[in-house]
Parts: sequence; C-alpha cells; structure tokens
Amino acid sequence: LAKVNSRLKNKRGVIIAGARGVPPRAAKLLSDALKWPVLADPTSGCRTEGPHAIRHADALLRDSEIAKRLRPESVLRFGALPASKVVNSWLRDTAAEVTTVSGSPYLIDPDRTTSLHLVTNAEALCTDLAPLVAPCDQNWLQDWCVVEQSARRVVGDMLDDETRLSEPGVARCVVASLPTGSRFVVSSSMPIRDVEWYGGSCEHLTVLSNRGANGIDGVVSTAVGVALETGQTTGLLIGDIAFLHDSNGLIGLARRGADVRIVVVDNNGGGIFSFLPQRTSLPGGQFETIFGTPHESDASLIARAHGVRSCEARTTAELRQALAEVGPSVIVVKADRDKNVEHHDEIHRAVAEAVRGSIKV
Ligand SMILES: Cc1ncc(C[n+]2csc(CCOP(=O)(O)OP(=O)(O)O)c2C)c(N)n1
Repeated sequence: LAKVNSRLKNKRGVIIAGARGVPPRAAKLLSDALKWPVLADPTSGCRTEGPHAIRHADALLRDSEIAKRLRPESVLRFGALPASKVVNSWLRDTAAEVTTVSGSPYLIDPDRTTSLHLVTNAEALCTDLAPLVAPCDQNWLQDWCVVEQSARRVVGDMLDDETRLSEPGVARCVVASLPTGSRFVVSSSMPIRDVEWYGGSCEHLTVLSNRGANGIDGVVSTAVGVALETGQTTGLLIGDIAFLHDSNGLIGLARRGADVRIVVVDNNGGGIFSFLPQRTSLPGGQFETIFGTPHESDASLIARAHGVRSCEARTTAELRQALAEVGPSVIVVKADRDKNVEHHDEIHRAVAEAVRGSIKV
C-alpha cells in the first residue's frame, strides 16, 4: 500500500475504469479521496451521473490543447484497456506513471505504459487506499468537471428530442430509455463508439459488448443469451450488417420468453467505413462495392419472418415509445452513412469549441 500510495499522493492523476475493472462505488471512494476524475469506458459500469465520472474523455482529448492541459502525472488503471483509441494514445504520450490493477496476472498493455502491475481485488484496494492517500490540488478535478459538464450540455442540447433521429441520437435515446436493471448489449462498429461519445449516464444498466471471433459476429445471439441467462430485459443496439450476419439468432425468440428489445440502425451497409480515408480517395461506386456493401434487405421483414414484432422509429419520441414495450421486438431506425460522418464531425467540433471556452484554452 505504501508503495502504491507514493505513486499517487499529491499527484495530478486520473483513474481509468475499463471493462470488469472496478465497482463504481469503489472508484468513487478513491476518486473523492484523491480528487481525481474517473475516465469511464462504456462497459466499465462507472459511467454514472456524478460529476467525477468523465463520460466524454474521447471527445475531450481529441483537441490537442485540451489534451495537453489535462495531462496527468499519474494514472491508476483498472480492468481492460479503454476501447477509445484517442484515450489510449493520450495515455501513451503523457509519460505519466501508470499503475495497473487487475484480477489476472496476464497484463494486456500493448503500449507498455504500465510501470507497476498489481494483481489484486480492485474493491479491496480502493477501500484500503482511500484513507491513506493525499489529494492533489483542487483545480485539477475542477478543470475536468468543468470540461465534462460542458461536453454533457452540448451533446444533450444537440441530441435530445430529435425530430429526425440520427445515429448519435439513437445511441443516446436507447441508453436513456431502457428500464432500470436492464442489460444492454452494444454491437461493435459504430454502436459502441456512439454509446461512448453520446450515451448519457449508464448507471441504471449493465452494459456488455462482445467482439465475437471477429468483431460483428454472434451479436444477436449474445443478446438473446444474456436475456435468457439473466431473465432481465435486454436491449441491443446493432448495425444492419451485424444484424444480418447473425439474424438466425432470432430463431425461436418469439417463443423463448426472453425480453430482447433490438434496435437496428439501418444505414444500408457498413457505416464505420465512411470514416476511413478510402471514402474520399476511392471512386464512389468502388467504395460502395468494397466497403459500403449496401444490401437492400428489410430488417423489419426479417424480424417478422421469425414471428418477432417490428416497427420503424423516426423520432426520439417514437423510439422511446417503442422501447417501452415489453417482449421481443426489432425497432428499425433508418440512417444515411454520409450524413452520419458530417453529423459526428459537427458534434465533435461543437464539443471542442464549448470545452475550449469553458476552461479558456
Ligand atoms: C465477422 C466479421 N466480418 C466482417 C468484419 C469487418 N467489419 C467490421 S465493421 C463492419 C461493418 C459493420 O456494419 P454495421 O453492423 O451495419 O454497423 P455500422 O458500421 O453501420 O455501425 C464489417 C463488415 C468483422 N469485424 N467481423
């Protein structure tokens, strides 16, 4: 404990909460004692309403000035690596002293930033450390809270109550609408990123994400399995290609008593590829054949072929209402891949501008 404490005390630091890392209450206890923010990955369970919970780290740290201003001296990392590339490269470039805590002796640390690896129970460690540590100066946490609050405000203003749902708005609405205690399975590709960037507090949910063997395989089956195993309402946010890839997961669903509420963001292809440089460097037709892969399949009809109720939602209010219905369902939201890239850029720009203004970078 003394050794760990010497790496944390009086330092400007951050707690990184990854998947299966640290219970939210333990993270909060240590955050209060150290006056450090908790950078919370979507699957960490730590994306709470509290001001110390940083849900917009990826968006904040995209701005080089803000990233520099918020550079820590010490990092305490729990659980799996953050999903965000931006957060990981910021960590790599900070030169901060990184202490990693995990329950397993196998350390996953591709950037080799960890200089101390503790194999221990995270909750017990936080409880034992909290009374010993000394907090860093107040301005540090204050700055993080100010930028996080302004990011929360901008994202909320831009996405709450959309009259024409966007992909970011869908992610935000699904997180907010699922009933307390639900499991929430999030597919790879854009859904997990959109939940990270735009989803609000996930305090009321257990968020799960499964990369399958390759990224987008087996995701419908994962959600059905989670619902059957836990007996809880289970939401699934998934793109159309991942949905089609595992639509056999719907077989028998109507008769299995599993409350799986599936939201398919149907942009008629792989939306993530429109963020790649190939989108502009390849001729449009070629890009569509190789990357976009439009299929023209009807997700609603596929659901109905399996006897599962389906509908289309166009607005936040319609999606909220559809998600309130109990029992297996497929809710389709139509989207446009090109507009989606523009919309993401627009939100990132608005967040960066507001955040820069809020701490005068
Ligand atoms: C089994 C498998 N096949 C192919 C890929 C490559 N891949 C990654 S993302 C993606 C497109 C996913 O599209 P969709 O599920 O509609 O989500 P979106 O990108 O539109 O959010 C593909 C084909 C993969 N990761 N896994």
